[in-house]
Amino acid sequence: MSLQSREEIRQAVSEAVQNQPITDVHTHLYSANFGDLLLWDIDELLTYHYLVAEVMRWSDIAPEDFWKLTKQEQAEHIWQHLFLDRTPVSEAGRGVLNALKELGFDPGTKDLKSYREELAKRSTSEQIKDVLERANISNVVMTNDPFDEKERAVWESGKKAEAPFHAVLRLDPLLNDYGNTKLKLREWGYDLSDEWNDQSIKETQRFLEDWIGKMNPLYMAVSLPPTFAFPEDSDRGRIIRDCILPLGRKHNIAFAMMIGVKKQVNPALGDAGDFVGKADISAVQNLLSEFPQNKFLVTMLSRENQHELAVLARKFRNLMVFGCWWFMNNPVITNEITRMRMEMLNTSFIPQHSDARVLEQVIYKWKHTRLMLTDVLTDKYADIAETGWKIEKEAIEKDVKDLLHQNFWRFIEKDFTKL
Ligand code: RAT
Ligand code: ZN
Repeated sequence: MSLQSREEIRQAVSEAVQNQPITDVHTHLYSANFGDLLLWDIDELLTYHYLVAEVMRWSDIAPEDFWKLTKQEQAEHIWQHLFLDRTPVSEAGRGVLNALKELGFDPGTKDLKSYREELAKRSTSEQIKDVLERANISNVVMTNDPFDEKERAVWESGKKAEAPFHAVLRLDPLLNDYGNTKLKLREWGYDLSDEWNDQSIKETQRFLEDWIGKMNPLYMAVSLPPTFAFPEDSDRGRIIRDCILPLGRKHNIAFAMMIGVKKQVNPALGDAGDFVGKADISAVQNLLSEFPQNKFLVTMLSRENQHELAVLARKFRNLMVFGCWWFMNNPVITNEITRMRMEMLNTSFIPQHSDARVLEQVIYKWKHTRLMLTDVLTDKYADIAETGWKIEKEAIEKDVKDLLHQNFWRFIEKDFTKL
């Protein structure tokens, strides 16, 4: 039976979007066996670096003194300045309230102590199960850094990602700081030459293959500055060309590039100190055209890059556009970007990832995304229905499944070397 009125369409879209389990393609969460690498609870929610950046605009505390406070004191400071002294209208502020609400708390009591006490009664595994159920998430993709000593130790002990978590091999130090990373790799027994030559290529590949073996990653990933260029006569350019891309083809592993972050423009703010810059998208264009057998997942941080990224995806099927990353993840922008992508790419993109650093954030990030997606899809189906085209409930469900789950899996499993 087809749906005719806008209200009928909206109802069906809303149900499909709510009921579709999500594959969250980029988070900073971990399965329970990674111990305290997984952050969760109200104090972690309140000290999210998005909120640290916001509180620094109001409070008089020096950043170095803020960092000296305990986690609880930092959370109380943020609660006082952003939630009690004024109204938390920012996206990250609203997010904390929605997370609390969906967890069964009443944000209206403004009683931080009671939220804390209640959450302290739960175990990590219970909380993971509860949160993923409430957010209706079926798969969580992690960010796994072999250069982080704490995380490295977990992998070296033989632990694996536990379902529904999946690993991703994140390579920022290798690609963005090869000078220092080379020394570390040597310490770990990889015999890299001073020059970039066959020996260095072989040993860097050996390092990557060792970690591909340990992690079984869904993709390899890096975050890149707005100055990222390719091809480029640089360590990064050579490692991508000689190691990442050949291994990507050999093992059928996509390469995810998150482009446009200017790291540490204000180092005193820690993770909150990064900025954004417009990148030159011809780097991506060159990779896509020179390496049609490699797969690229790409998200960009600058609003100014979003249109050309969508156009580029029309030219190259080995590009999968994903997410509204970090400073893009605000309703006004996600709504605009998702509409634009749909108008140019139909449903062949991944509209969002949560980028959650704290477990409970998936609740609000996906709640907000589901609301946005319902608005956008309702408008698009209603426009088509006006022509007399029949909008079926099953077709809506299929589109929503592609957007929130299937497009990712289809893309990473596809083997472009055989096409
Ligand atoms: O969104 C964030 O939390 C950033 O700090 C980064 O983690 C970014 O998403 C990244 O993966 O580099
Ligand atoms: Zn991230």
